[in-house]
Amino acid sequence: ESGERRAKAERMFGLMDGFLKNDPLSLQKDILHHVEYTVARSRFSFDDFEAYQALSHSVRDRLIERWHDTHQYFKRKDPKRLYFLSLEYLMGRSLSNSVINLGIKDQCADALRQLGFEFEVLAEQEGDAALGNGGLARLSACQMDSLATLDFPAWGYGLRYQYGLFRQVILDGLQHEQPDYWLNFGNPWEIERVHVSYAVKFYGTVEEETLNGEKYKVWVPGEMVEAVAYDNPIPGYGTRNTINLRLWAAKPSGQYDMGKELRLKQQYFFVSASLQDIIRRFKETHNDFDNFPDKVALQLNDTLPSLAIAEVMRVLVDEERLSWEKAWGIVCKLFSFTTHTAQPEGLEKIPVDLIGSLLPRHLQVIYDINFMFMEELKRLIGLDYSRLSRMSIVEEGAVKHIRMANLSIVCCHTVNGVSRVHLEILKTRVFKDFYDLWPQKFQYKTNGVTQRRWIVVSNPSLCALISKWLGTEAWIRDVDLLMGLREYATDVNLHQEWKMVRRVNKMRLAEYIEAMSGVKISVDAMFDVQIKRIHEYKRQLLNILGIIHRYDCIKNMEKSDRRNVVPRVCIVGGKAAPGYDIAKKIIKLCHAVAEKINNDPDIGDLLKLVFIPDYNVSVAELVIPGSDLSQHISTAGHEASGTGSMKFLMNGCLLLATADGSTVEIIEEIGEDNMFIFGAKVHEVSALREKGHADKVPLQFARVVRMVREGYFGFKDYFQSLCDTVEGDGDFFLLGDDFTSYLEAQAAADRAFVDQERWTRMSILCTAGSGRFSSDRTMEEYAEKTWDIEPCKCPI
Ligand code: GLS
Repeated sequence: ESGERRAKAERMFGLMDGFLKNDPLSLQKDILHHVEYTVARSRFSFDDFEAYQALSHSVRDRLIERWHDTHQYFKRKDPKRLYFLSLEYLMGRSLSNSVINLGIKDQCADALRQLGFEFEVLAEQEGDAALGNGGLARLSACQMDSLATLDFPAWGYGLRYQYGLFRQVILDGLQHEQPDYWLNFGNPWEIERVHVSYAVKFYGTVEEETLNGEKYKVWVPGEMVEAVAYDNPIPGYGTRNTINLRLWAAKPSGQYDMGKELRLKQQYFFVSASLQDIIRRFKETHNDFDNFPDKVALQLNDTLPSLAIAEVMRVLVDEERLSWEKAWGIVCKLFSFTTHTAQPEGLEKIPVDLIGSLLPRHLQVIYDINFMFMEELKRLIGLDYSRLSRMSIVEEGAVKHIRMANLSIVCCHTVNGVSRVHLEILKTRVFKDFYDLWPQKFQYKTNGVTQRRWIVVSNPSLCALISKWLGTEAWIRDVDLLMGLREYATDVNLHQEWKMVRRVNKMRLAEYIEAMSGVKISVDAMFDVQIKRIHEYKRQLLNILGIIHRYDCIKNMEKSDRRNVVPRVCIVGGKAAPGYDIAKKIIKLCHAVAEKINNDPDIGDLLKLVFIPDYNVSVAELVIPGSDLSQHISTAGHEASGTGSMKFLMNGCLLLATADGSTVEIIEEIGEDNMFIFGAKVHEVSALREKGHADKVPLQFARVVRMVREGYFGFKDYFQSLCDTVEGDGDFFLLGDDFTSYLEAQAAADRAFVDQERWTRMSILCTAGSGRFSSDRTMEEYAEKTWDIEPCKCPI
């Protein structure tokens, strides 16, 4: 029947792209239609926000057409599918990204102009979808864009949290967290699927049942929650393929708010609903589970979704009645795991009692997996008890825990790191015992970001300039073409145009900063930016102490020497985790120092410091294109990858960085001459820590810390504990050790900036060399080496 319907539709619509046309007139009609019938405003009178809503619905209609066609096509072809399981996605805004990927931005802008609206103004009406914390969450969003663009048969699964990541409000320099009611103004980018819902069980007991002489475990739950699907179409660029990001909400959402529930409960809610959905889809076309791993790849984005392993075992054994051995064979081929942390302390552990009460059957399954693993391990390595206990999935102690990373490594066919250095750290430190046992399981795929979002959407003038000089827009899909810019790195005409584009972006950023903080900044100054989560290992404190040093130097300089100072605007932004006291003190210090410097008439335009509140994806889209220099200065060995650096690189912003995470690979691509690299290397860090610090702190460092301690910036008592973290043996992140080379790198950046021709050449070379850091490359590597999936391109 559906084949007949399809043939009929094809006869009626012939070679048309879809029902909806994309010329400005058709778009205009659709927008007015949505003003009247969806937004329910008069088509003769509607404001910017209503126009944004109507436009979004018109775009969404077009997404839905492609999304339907893509899924019909996938169904027909039945390729092996990738299911990407992630608890976090930082999607940001969707409008600009969608119209660019659909190829209808100009037509939309035309349509709106005739109605008296401007596309850019409407795009600003959209809120920022922030369903996650930081780099890991934005990475998932970038990867979805690449999976769609590269035509991979992929599905994303996640949670539709009622509240996004908290809004950061700064009062008297202190961070306050306010709830982000991101759904209050509606969300045109999602489709509620009331009929796609599953019951998720919690608590209760496990009982035994006998059927045909065989004993089975039956989980009798104590509570059930209904999960309902919200679908978010993800359009590829330059393709009809539009994949799905399915987010689960608890129903009825009023009574049961996943946002406030226990993390473990959220994790299982997500895992159970997603797997019921995946298994239902598989069973539509398959009668048994023999070829489940040939048709399905399950990717665990860090350990948060790793309960999925126990859930698949439970379903296959208890519900599908497969033998344990058969189910285990399937599970081992199904899952792959990517870890995003470089620190053993960062690995997730869940108290056994908690799992036992919330998910009693899963705890049994995990214990059984561990028992078998331990038996095998004893056969392989003998009775090395300390190693056995380190590798066990169960951590003994006063409070027993389940080590989710160990569970993932034991059960996944592949364990991925997120940069080459990260894999080294996994092999030699974090997962050494496992690497020695199963070296073949360990791989790395260096992270990447999508050039669609980070150049095309956020920096349209640079995008146009690149296309003009390369003579093609093909780099938007085939990003290695950016290398072609190297040929023009010294071309005076390109320099002129490049500088112009950068200047306009800086002006835009300066306006934003003035509107937001009242601080007037000069676009002739070097914009020096550090935006990312606030964390001790990311060393925002090193940056601020460096700024204090710069301030102190200017203050103590002869007036005549000030002429040689390169003017700087230092921009810092980022959120501190609500319970992270030291990170909050760093934010306060940044404000206290800014207050002093920005109001010092002696300093004028030579130095300014601004903190950008409520950093999120949309703010990043504004700040990154307007930055000259950006800082990625984590203590070596601590940043698993880092992805902010890649966004700056694409936008021709120079990097001041330590050789940590992906920066090591960026150095190989761009060349150390075109960057400002400083600080201890990964292999040097542990020796530095062992040596201790007390006797070798540089004087300059001691001096700036003393200024803070002695109350030069006020709040003397409040900052003592912050200073303790970087003095004496407290200096775990080696700020004192790296301070001198940090200042040297900063001085090198000043010298380079004075020579604008050199700076511009370096800037062009950054963009030209950024292609390797596209998430397109990352996804292709995963598809080939980890997931074993092929593109499945929906025909036009
Ligand atoms: C993180 C790492 O800290 C980052 O270095 C990495 O770039 C990112 C994506 O792989 O993952 N891990 C984490 O828990 N949050 C991150 O941002």
